[in-house]
Amino acid sequence: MPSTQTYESRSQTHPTAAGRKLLQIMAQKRTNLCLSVDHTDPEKILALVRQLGPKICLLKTHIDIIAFPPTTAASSIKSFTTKLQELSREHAFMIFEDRKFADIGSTVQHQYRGGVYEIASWADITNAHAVPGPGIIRGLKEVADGIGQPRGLLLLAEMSSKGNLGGGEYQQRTLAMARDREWRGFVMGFIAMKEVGGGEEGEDFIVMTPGVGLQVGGDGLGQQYRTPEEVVGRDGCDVVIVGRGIVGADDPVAIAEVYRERSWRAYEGRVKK
Ligand code: 5FU
Repeated sequence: MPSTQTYESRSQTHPTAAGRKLLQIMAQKRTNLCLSVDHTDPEKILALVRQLGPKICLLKTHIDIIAFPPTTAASSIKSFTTKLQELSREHAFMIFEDRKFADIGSTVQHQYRGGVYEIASWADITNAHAVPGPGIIRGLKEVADGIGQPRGLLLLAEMSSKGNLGGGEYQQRTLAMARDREWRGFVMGFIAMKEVGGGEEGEDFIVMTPGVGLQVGGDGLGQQYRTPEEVVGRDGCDVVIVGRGIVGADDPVAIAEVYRERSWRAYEGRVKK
């Protein structure tokens, strides 16, 4: 089962190139922390990423919440994403655009490859809802295959928010979709609240989990927080996604280190069992 194997050993055998690279970074940097840099000012984002780059394995963006200067939007988006890529090389982390694609295959191809954001050109990882059926994965994979760099997809098996419709049978059907051999080298894992799959030979899905805080709680808009110990130690998730807990803190570097350390210790405890 993936949950008791080390990230290092999984980095040798993971079926996706993006997954192997991510697991290798996690093992080398001793971090399973993903920063969700949910800020709307591009300069503030870059400043935060420069500070926090050494502590994270993955940077999660919402490119469409960023307020780029309107007159030069396209060029400023390009220069911003180029800077993010430079920082990702400098500090060894990957980039995950949390786009949550949810349309038919043909439309998501345009959304992934084109528009003003050109997500496929700079994001190593993105995600999609399974609700449209397998055509969404096929569409995204065709774009990814044309990029010439490792590209990975996460499917949303469930969400962290109260009352979400994921989990249960929806999650089982999403897992069945992910298992199709056609995209074995592309679907690298899930957004989920606990370990998913792992029951089939050679299967290893990386589970990334938002809704993580230093204490259990919520945000008044449906978000539900669990601790790193619950998420990684008890429930077998791999990557902890933290937004406001770090971005909104007075000292983001100090708090990020607390998240990194607690999430890493929870992982070490889990693999030693
Ligand atoms: F898929 C999901 C989900 O189920 N819950 C989430 O919270 C994604 N998210 C994202 O993780 C959400 O859009 C935010 O970008 C981030 C969590 O931010 P927080 O500030 O740590 O609550």
